[in-house]
Amino acid sequence: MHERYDPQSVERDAQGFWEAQASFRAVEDPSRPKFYCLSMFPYPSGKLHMGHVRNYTIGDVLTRTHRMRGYNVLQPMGWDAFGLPAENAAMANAVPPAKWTDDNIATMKAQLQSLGFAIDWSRELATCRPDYYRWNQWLFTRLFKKGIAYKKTGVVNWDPVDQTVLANEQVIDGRGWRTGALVEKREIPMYFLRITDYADELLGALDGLAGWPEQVKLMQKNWIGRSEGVRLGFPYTLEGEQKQLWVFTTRADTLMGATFCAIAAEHPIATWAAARDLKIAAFVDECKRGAVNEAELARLEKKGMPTGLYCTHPLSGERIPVWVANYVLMGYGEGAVMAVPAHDERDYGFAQSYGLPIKPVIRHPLGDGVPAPWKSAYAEPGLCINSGRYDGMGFEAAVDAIAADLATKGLGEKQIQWRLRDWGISRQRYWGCPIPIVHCPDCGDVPVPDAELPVVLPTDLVPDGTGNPLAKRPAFTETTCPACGKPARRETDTMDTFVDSSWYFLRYLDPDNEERPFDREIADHWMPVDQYIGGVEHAILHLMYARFFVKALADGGYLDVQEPFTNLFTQGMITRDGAKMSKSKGNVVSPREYVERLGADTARTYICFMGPPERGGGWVDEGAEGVHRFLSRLWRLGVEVDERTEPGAELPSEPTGEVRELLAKAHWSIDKATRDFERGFQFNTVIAAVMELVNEAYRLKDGLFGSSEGDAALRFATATAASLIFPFAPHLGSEIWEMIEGGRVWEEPWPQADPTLLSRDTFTLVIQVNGKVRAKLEADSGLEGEELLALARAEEQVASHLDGKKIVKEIVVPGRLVNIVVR
Ligand code: ANZ
Ligand code: ZN
Repeated sequence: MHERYDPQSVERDAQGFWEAQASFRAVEDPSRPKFYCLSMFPYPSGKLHMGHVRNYTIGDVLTRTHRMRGYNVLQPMGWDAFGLPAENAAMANAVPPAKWTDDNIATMKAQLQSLGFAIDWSRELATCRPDYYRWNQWLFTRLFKKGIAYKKTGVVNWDPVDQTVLANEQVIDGRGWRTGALVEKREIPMYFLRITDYADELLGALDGLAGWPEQVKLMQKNWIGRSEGVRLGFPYTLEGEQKQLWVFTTRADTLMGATFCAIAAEHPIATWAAARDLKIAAFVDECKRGAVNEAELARLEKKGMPTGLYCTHPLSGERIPVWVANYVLMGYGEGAVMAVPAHDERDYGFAQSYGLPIKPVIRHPLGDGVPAPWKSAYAEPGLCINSGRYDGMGFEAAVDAIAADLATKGLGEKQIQWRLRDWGISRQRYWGCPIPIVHCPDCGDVPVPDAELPVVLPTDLVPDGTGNPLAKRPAFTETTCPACGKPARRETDTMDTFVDSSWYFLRYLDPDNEERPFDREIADHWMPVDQYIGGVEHAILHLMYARFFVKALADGGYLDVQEPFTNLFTQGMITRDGAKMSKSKGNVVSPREYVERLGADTARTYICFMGPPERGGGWVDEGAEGVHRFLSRLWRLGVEVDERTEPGAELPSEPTGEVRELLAKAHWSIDKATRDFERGFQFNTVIAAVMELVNEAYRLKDGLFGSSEGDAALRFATATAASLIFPFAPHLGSEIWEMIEGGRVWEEPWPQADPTLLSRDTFTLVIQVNGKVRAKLEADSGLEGEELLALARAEEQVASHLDGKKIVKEIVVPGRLVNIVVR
């Protein structure tokens, strides 16, 4: 046996064994509860970073603990392998994206494997391979036939340098995020997915997702953006014709305070006005080039011009001027607003700039006068004033009465608006999944029939920055119409890579199926994912799209579940010296270096020891060294106990003295680990408990070696430490277990604490809110800051005093009390 801890050889041996035995192969087994543990699959950038290591270690710890607790666990892995970086790298190095991607997958796979994750690699997939994207195309044609996928022209942000459409998020201050070029607006035909049909369901189901972080649900809710309001019309006459300018408002109660209307630059009235006036035309052009997203619009200086058109107030009959304004979005509501400067911040700023009237119609708590400039708009709901028959009404009564009066004139009705837009999936890019459509001069857009799928993406192209190289390859574009057989042109747009990642978790379940994307019965067995783990940067788009896909698939009869992910865990960022690890800061710790020097087990254990994983973790080099010393100590303990004791030594039924002390510590650590795992992600405290156990074994071992009871206690304590550390340091844990107990620790049940040996030290925790005692409870002596706070907050009498309040300070005196200060 190796005296010295040599992680390289321990890890090589263990990994070789797992691979030979296919230890992590998952097979459906109705006799055990299933646990589908999914980590967001990586983009194959070529290098694993510590964020990946943390993400996948969290998943692996859960995978291994659940398996020991009797679950049939599935942990798959794959590659989100289409996308822009491959094209950029291809341009820089003149290598086809396919080659670059394949090479990166190979290196990253080796790196992942060196970390010893319990992954079922037989299910590995890469979204850039035809055996995967074929099913993207298959699903697209199904959605197309159902009308969920459809074509329309859309105004897009066009980056003239990259020759591509940019997402709103990719436009920064009117320039392309990558090229810095001034972004143009263009109208092009694109394919969309009708996610808006699911807006209601996507919103409503959020409440049922008890295993999701509140913050993520809130982000989704805001993104869907349901607004209740009134659509109402301002009549006007144009060239002899009676028309209405429609607006959407959430504040119909302020209608009597509307002093002008404002329309977007793309609104038909603006187009009409621009055709008659060069100055308006110039302004409209300027607006169209300007900001594209709401966040930017909010920052913009409010600018506008009168169109010369007047409309009539639908209730008072007053003459109301119509202005073009840069703060009105064409894509929301009616592309027009009724402006109520007294009660809307933006309208107020605009009215101030252009000297438009400000008429208060909601009682201000400080008086009814026109707000002074420094006071700004009063945007809270309140009682109506200066509003004729609506005076004295509150928000709801006024909205109801005004909506009813408008309805009798045919000038309004209540309406619900959604912020969510249909999902444009067309990308004018090469390195993506080809959209399976053929354009026929006679038949129009014809979906490619199943028998002709996949539409294979050529893998030898190298983009040169002048647009999509697919469009320049006749062998790809020239085809015949599947419907009539005449010459036709193949679509050259590829799909947004978010399509690839919207259902990959289903393909893992049945990766070799050549008839269908996945078998329904198999999918119904494993779905939903029990635990999803990933970065919070995917809180909105990826998770929304995946939820939408699952709902659409369920509607199509392909799947039973309505929601893909029961529990979601979003990990915090890893920092070093107080800053995010990034190349530009030069503070990146490469996992490879650590694995090569200290071993995968140290890297994994340290990353879990850094702190609760939902928070950011500060990487400290000495911390990793410390964990390495601990694992080395445990290793030497294992070797010594193995050499100096005999298997089969019996534990005493009534242990006493030092034997009892050590056994008590072992059972205490089992109990603590079990409870911490049950609470979720308290990994650091589990590791700390094993450290305590190992210290105790070192302290007592010289007095214990030699007696059969002492030997048995040492063997038990060492095996316990091995099995508890196993989820974090699986190579070392399983090797020590094998030395002492023989066999495979991952096939063993989770250890059980013996209550008779469990002398748990407890104390009475006093919980105060604002210094007043609200509760008392018995708590474990070992508990510290965050743990005690969590216990305190969970107490009902405490929670009721926190409800609706803001926590300003939390004071913890371990072993005594918690005081929460609220406002
Ligand atoms: C009059 C009014 C009075 C408004 C008031 C607000 C306060 P949400 O909650 O996001 O749905 N609005 C409507 N369409 C718009 C567009 N295309 N571009 C910019 N702004 C638009 O917001 C609805 C409110 O945003 C609407 O209610 C409208 O202004 C504005 F005291 O109408 B409101
Ligand atoms: Zn045809």
